[in-house]
Amino acid sequence: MESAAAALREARRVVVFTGAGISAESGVPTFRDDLTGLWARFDPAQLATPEAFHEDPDLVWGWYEWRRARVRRAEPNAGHRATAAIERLIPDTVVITQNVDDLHERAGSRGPVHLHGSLFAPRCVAEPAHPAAFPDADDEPTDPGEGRRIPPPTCVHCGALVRPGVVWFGEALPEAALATAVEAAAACDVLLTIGTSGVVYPAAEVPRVAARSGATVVQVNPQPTPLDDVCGINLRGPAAEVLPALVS
Ligand code: BV8
Repeated sequence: MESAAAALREARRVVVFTGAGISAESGVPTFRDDLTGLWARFDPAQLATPEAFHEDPDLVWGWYEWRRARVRRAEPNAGHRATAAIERLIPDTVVITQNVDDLHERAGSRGPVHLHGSLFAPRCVAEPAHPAAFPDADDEPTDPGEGRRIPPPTCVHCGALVRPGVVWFGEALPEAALATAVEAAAACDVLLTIGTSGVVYPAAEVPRVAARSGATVVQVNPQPTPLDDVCGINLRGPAAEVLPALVS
């Protein structure tokens, strides 16, 4: 822990790279632990695809609304708050997240880079540029509760279906976000990789770029991951405990 804290104290440029694990202690289960109860028999990797939405838009929209409702009920945890504290302590800090929740923003992070989009940016299937793509673009998700299927809204501009504003498997990541992430990783002194299994590409390249560029890469995860060999320092523990200790 001390070597990680020391590296952070000396760092001028920091990247905080997060995955679903940083939101686990806010009660938002990670992507693969996600499907409990109602959704237990579904595979997220199958549901998070354009094919699934094409085949059964009501089911996929219902899943995202259920997730959106759950995120709205959650609160940022000490891991999210410690991330925002690092940004305040080291101004040249870039937060890059694979998560689609808004907990970094609600913890005070200035503008995290969302590599996989957001639950809070639904968009028109036909024309991503259509703003506020559906009539009541308010934030209140309709929690399907015991139900599963919710018909997605239609775009006010062209009548096409509205889809979740996330990056599905098989879809390209937003170019600008990925470029910003790789650039920040290549230039940083320290990269903290927090709560990610590092198996989803091309996002999983980010900590690897930092390691190849000679940065000190610190992993915070209670479990071993494929990133273990890439990280010079492995802190085995939950983000909400380890991260605050790093910045105290
Ligand atoms: C693409 C949004 C091409 C949706 C998500 C090589 C190169 C390029 C692509 C590929 C490649 N190999 C394979 C691919 C294809 C694929 C891929 O990576 N597949 C994997 C499964 C092998 N990649 C893609 O399809 C990507 N697109 O490549 O397109 C292309 C190019 C040009 C033109 C057209 C097409 C798109 C990938 C994005 C998919 N969308 N999310 C949604 O959320 O519904 S990814 C999804 O999985 C989440 O965003 C999440 O971040 C990610 C990983 O899921 P989890 O495992 O749950 O989360 P995480 O990995 O973060 O693991 C949780 C960790 O937390 C665990 O390690 C656990 O131990 C830890 N933890 C638990 N509690 C705590 C904790 N840690 C700390 N504290 C705790 N308390």
